[in-house]
Amino acid sequence: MSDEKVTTDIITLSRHVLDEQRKHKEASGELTLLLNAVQLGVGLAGASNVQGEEQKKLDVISNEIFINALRSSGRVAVMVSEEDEQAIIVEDGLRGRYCVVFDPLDGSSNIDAGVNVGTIFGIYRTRPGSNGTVEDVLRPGKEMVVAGYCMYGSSANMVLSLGNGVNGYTLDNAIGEFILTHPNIRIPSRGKIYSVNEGNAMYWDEACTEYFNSLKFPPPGKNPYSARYIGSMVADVHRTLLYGGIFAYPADKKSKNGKLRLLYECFPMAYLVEQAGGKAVNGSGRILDIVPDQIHARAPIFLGSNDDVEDWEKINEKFA
Ligand code: AHM
Ligand code: MG
Repeated sequence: MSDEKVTTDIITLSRHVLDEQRKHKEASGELTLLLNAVQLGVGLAGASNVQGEEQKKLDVISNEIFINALRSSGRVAVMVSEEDEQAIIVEDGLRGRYCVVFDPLDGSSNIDAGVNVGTIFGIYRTRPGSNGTVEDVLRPGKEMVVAGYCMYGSSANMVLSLGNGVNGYTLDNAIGEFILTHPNIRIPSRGKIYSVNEGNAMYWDEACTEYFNSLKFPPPGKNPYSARYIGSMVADVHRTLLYGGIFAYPADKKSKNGKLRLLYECFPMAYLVEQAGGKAVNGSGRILDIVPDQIHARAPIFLGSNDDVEDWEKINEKFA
């Protein structure tokens, strides 16, 4: 007999979520059912990426797949998608008690170049007594009960938090299940990488300019940071979670509120980064405390390793 270890107790995403719920809260199984619909949605959306003959329509196709999977789960009351101007209120009969906000195919401008793209999502429970209205999602990100993304690359990777740490799962195509492959992801407290669209540097304010210069021209004895910018938020945040460092989409003279959307880009990513031990701010405070004034509201964002984000805050305060 060889010493090689064979894993005979494989932990799927559904099993893991049920186990976690049993440990920490009441496990009604409802959230598990909803997350099964999310898994189906991202699985199908990922597959349509690969087939992708009509690439321009891919975000539209992914959106429809995701909406159909969520609606038919019977667990969703309200959906907000980057692709749809209005919130979608699920009809009576199929309406559940969760609200899902999502960007069905983030980074889609990168698809033609074969760069990783992904689906980003966050889940709220409807407020007590509410039947499901848009007010149920105009709430701070810290009230989300689940946040996650699925990145479509050489494999499909789901990264998920139920408010109790962060776990990573990889889609096993042979069995069509997400398998726990990255338990308890923790972001290093300091990194060596910065990630920002430096092509916007001429529009930056003084704080941004000084901060990024401080990474490139450190005091004697310290090494400069490496630059990495994919331009696909899921891929840039995924790297930041695993390797540490800072990812930013600042406000600038051209984009006064930055570019990224609060509900389905900034909130889920800030939630994951905090749950992994990092930090996510907008320049004047914590991202997850912001109350969105509309479903497609934007916010500047700086997220990543705790110490790196604190360095940014210190420099930003000097100019405040
Ligand atoms: P999208 O939702 O239209 O795909 O835009 C969001 C994407 C993010 O994935 C990424 O972080 C950002 O846009 C990159 O923007 P830029 O090209 O301005 O650097
Ligand atoms: Mg997007």
